[in-house]
Amino acid sequence: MGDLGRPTSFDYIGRVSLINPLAREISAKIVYYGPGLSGKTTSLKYLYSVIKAERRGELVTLATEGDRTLFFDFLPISIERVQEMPVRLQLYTVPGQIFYAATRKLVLNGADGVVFVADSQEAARDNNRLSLQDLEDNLAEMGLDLARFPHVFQWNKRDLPTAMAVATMNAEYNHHGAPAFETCASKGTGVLQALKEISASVVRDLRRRQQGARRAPTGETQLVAEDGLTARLSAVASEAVEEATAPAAAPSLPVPTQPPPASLPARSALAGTGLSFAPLWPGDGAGVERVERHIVAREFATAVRAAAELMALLLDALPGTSGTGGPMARAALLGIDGREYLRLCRLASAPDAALTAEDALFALYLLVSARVKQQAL
Ligand SMILES: Nc1nc2c(ncn2[C@@H]2O[C@H](COP(=O)(O)OP(=O)(O)OP(=O)(O)O)[C@@H](O)[C@H]2O)c(=O)[nH]1
Ligand SMILES: [Mg+2]
Repeated sequence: MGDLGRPTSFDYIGRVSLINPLAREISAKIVYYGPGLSGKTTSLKYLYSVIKAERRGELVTLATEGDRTLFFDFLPISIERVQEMPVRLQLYTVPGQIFYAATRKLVLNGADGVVFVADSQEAARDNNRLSLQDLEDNLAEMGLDLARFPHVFQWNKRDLPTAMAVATMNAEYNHHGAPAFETCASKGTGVLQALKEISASVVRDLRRRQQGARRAPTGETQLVAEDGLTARLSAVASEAVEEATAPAAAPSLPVPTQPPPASLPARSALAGTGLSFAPLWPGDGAGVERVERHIVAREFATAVRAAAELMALLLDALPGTSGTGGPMARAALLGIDGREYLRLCRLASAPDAALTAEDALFALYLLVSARVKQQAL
């Protein structure tokens, strides 16, 4: 398989981190970066194996060829407390092989912190350097500077006899005095410590930037807001971690084949209340209105399926991602919570009788949330 993500133009989607002031919860994206075979996927697999099931979702691995990551791995986890705040993290790995440059950019997009996994072996010296340079270049394209960007290092494969001295690695790669950990990802040594440290750095960084936003004069506040950092209220309380039941293959939503049934009420059941999400789709609000009407008519299964179809269309039309991964990958790149997307997939293929009002409202919420994110592109 070739490079899955080779968009001709790269759009910086904006950082997806948010502090939810109601839940007082932080949600952030952390990317495991580094050269091919350095141990990024192994690190995520280890985390998956040791984090309690109720605190993590499924490990989603998007396309691999043997051991090699071709698109990315994804693991959502929640941590009870980092500096007194509950934290939800979306962990991603990039494909390290040099020719997946465009894919790395897409995955890095919106990151709040990086764990750079370097291969300690002498033979990997140049690859580590090139990968670090690649990271710095990609951050620079996003207007970010590694010196001020939360990052930690894993000096991985410390178990191998050909490992370089730690002092050498620090001198060659750790130019900004970031925390560094000696790790052996295949045994798990040091991997949790590195995650803990990057989580703490990300929280500190978010707080610092949010305080900056609060204090800054209007112009600067605006800049920070465009960076996606101002607190945003989550429209619906986020779902619990036990939601995650990802199928092994990348899930997808059904693409619409049927026109809407003719039996629908002629006008929005919400008409008169003035409450509809249709204006979010200027000129084409009929789709979401259909979902709303089905909910009001208590046709919850039809509402869920209509919302899932609209979501599939929305993801399909995402700019700059043609030929990039599947819908799961696009959803992740848009900044949709992986667990929530998987829940919608699951609902869309559930039997009608199993679907409740809550499911339909959730489907509507996720669709609207995706639309808002899409409009922010
Ligand atoms: N000896 C040793 N082997 C390791 C360690 N960490 C990972 N490996 C092995 O190195 C190989 C590559 O690991 P991956 O985690 O797949 O590497 P990756 O960084 O995801 O590679 P790409 O997906 O190509 O970017 C696997 O065979 C792992 O078992 C380690 O600490 N020590
Ligand atoms: Mg990998």
